Amino acid sequence: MSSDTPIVDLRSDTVTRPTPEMLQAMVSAPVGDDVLGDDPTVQELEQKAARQVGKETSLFVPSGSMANLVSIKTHTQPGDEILLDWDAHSLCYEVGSPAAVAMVQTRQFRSDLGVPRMDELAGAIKSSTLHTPGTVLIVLENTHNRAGGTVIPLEIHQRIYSLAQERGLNVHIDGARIFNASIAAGIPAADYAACADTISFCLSKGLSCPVGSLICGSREFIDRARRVRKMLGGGMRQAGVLAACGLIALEKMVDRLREDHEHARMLAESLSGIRGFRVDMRAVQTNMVYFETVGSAAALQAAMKQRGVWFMPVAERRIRLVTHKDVSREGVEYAIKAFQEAAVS
Ligand code: TLP
Repeated sequence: MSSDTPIVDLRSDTVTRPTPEMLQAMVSAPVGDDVLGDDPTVQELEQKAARQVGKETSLFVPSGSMANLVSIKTHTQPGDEILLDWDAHSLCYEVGSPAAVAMVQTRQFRSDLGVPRMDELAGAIKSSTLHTPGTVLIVLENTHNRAGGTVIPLEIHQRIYSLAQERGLNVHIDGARIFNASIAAGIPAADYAACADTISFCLSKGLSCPVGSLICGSREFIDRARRVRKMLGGGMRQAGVLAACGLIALEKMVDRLREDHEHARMLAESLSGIRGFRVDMRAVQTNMVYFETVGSAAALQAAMKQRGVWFMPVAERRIRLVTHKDVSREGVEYAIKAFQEAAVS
């Protein structure tokens, strides 16, 4: 078999292809120049996204990384301090953009399975003095990628938001996969969003769009964020072609995330029965499965690639698998069999 064509691609939910309906919608989308403010499809998407999470308005940006950066930069001034989890995507995978571009100092707090430790978080807040930078923003990630795709309970969001309001801080949720959290917990995304000043989410992951994220917040915030997006080169012209996919995603792709969660659980349960693999089932809450291997993760990756199953190691002996629309139940069964074979060979 050619190792260039995966049968089952578990590298990320970012690999999802647009649906035929999305491709059709791209062809017929009414477009304008969104930087000049007259692309009707982008405007429709921005309104729909905002409604879906109960915010006043939203801003369409090219990626989840830009959504976080634009949000952080809009919430802060250079030299301010922001609080994030040690394993936050913004800290681990965004090439240092909070420091390099927003010019903020970051301070970390620890989490358990992606759920922030309240005492650490509260203890990290500082006011601005002659000596100390003031803390102005807390960034939370739900679902939490590096913790396993875990869900932060609503009650924790509520406690953190009350604390933030008491101390005069803003809260941004990196909700790249907030709809996964919403489906898993049976809680509307708007309830999480109500515990934050801004929330961003991605269309290009489980929701299967080719490109795009939205930052949702107040009109006043989004007006300022629009200028920051332009500054970073993120203004897009006939972006309605992309927004058209987003409209379909919000209508039709949210509920099906449930299937991805079932598939992840199936994978996790089977892998935990294979000798030499260790899965922390407590962390398997949405569409990700992280597991430890006794042997080298890279060697297993190569052996599985031969069998047409792709994934990415995240450390020498740690692997992440992500389920999504383009992995069917048969695909999951195939991958399980391939893991069982690779583990004994
Ligand atoms: N995550 C990617 C990789 O960068 C790790 C993935 O494959 O999971 N927030 C969170 C929580 C994310 O997981 C990601 C992407 C982003 C932001 C950034 O989104 P993009 O890739 O659109 O910049």
